[in-house]
Amino acid sequence: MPMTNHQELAHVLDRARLDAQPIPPLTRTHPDLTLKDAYAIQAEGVRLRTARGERVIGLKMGLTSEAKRKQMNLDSPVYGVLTQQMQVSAGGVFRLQGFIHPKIEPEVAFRTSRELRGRISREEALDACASVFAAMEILDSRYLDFKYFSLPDVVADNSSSSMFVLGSLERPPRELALAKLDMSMEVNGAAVQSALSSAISGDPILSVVQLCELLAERDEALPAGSIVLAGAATAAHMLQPGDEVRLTVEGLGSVSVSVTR
Ligand code: OOG
Ligand code: MG
Repeated sequence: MPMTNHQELAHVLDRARLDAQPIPPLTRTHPDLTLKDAYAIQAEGVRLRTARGERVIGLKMGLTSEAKRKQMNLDSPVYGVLTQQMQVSAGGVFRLQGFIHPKIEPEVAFRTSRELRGRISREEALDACASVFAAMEILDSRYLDFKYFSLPDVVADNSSSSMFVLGSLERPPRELALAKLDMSMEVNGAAVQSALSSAISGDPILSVVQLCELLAERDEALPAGSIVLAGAATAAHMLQPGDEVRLTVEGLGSVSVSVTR
């Protein structure tokens, strides 16, 4: 697919997001859309946002847990791009207005302190990650039916990324048993989703390893100072006005967000 088509489809998704008007999956009209096209469309979409002043601060991995792959009926990990404008401050407010059908999910996030490129080991990933945080991602697919799309559809749509919130406690990842952390997400005081952190890629640091491999396929590196969302440990939860959502991750404290109309 030529670059002009990538730009055109990026514009269509961008409008859907800005107007909060969902569209049919791109593969309806472009059944031959490849994963390579999809990442090119995603990159064009990010260019539209940075041209309006947004600043890229990291990447999100998605579909790194069995629970999510099952919920979305898709079978391999994907990535998307995070901008500073997508961040909600810890304990902050998320307004539903302007979004389509947002859902929230429990994650952990890393901050890198050096560039990572290509095939790296778990130890190299740990060495390069200065800190780990509790985090929640707010997804919002720009497609009419959140559930039924193909991998190229979701990748073109920035892997459904919408907003995210990071906990205020940062710890060096080597201080924790990263794959054995209890994670529990509550809405209005009631537990809605819980899992062990091993649900994320077997060990959340392996999401960073996988991300570097995916980036290498596009000749890209993970810049120093990036935030990396490792992917959800459980299925996502649909947000309602009035929801007070809190994630607690063993050793990483709690992070919360209040949902309003
Ligand atoms: C795709 C994005 C999945 C995760 O953490 O697994 C994701 C989707 O569910 O629409 O962000
Ligand atoms: Mg996610």
